[in-house]
Amino acid sequence: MLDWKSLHKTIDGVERILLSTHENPDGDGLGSAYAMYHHLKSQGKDCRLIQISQLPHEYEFLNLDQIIETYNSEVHDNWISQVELALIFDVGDYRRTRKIGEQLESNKIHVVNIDHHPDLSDGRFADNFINVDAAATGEMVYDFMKEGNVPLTKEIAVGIYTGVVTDTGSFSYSNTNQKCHQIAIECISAGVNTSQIYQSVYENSSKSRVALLGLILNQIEYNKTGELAWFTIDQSMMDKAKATQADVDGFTDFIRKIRGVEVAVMIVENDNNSCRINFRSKGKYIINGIAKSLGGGGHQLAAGALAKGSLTEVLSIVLATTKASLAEQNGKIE
Ligand SMILES: [Mn+2]
Repeated sequence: MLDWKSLHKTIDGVERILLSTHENPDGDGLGSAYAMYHHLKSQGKDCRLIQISQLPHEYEFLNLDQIIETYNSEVHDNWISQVELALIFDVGDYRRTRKIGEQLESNKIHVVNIDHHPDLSDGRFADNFINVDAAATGEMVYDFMKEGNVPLTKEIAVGIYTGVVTDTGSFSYSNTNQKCHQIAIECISAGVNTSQIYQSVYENSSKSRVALLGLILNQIEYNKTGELAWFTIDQSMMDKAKATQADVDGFTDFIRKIRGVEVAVMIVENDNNSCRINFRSKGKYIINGIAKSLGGGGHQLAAGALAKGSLTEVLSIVLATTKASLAEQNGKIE
């Protein structure tokens, strides 16, 4: 059980608080920070929610009051330099806060990590609140609120629910448990409109995203047993579909849906010398060890890495590493 009371105390003792999450933010990081923002504002704190990326369209429903800011050094550095406490949600690896994390470090700000990923940050967080058994960071924010007897207002519930619903794939992934549904019940009682959130997150694909999916579907490859499926996205495909990096999110989950596929792998060319890799497993194989060996990390069944090298180079390393790991776990796969 994490000592949430100590975090309430830490928060009580400060005025200016920064909230943030990882680059290419998802519903869990944003929803968690959003819930905390509304709690802190109700406490009269001087707080801001600043993150490094452009806000994905799917999450604009969290930003009707323009509270989610995209980092801009000219606008934010001065404010950040006088922050007394930073709460970072769902980040896994400190480096994924990019320039915001650098600003916090150079100003020696007290940075607290609230996350359900194993920490890869080598002690860069002053305090760690980690629960790898939580289905979502949003679930941890719920625990924090409960422990401090904070009433679940509609805004707080919207943030928590968004975290839980997105990280469980709408209560479908294997991390979904009774508690997730109990949290959902409380959030609905607090006034959360679940179908509106579902539509915003899952029925809001850009046309470029669908065009890119069309290009991918023609080039999925499988190993001999059909348990491993992979695909790559190069710059020419991105250009052809007029797609952005945010458009590729979720494709690996989609490929995992194929019958017989246990592990899906996506490799996206970032530039000539680096690629983003995503792993998803149905449960038979644990894949975060593979991601870790490539310099990344994540959950047992959903993980990723950033790797140096051209798409061809990274693909061959990823396939060799993945096949070897699956063989080790099963003894059969080729
Ligand atoms: Mn998460």
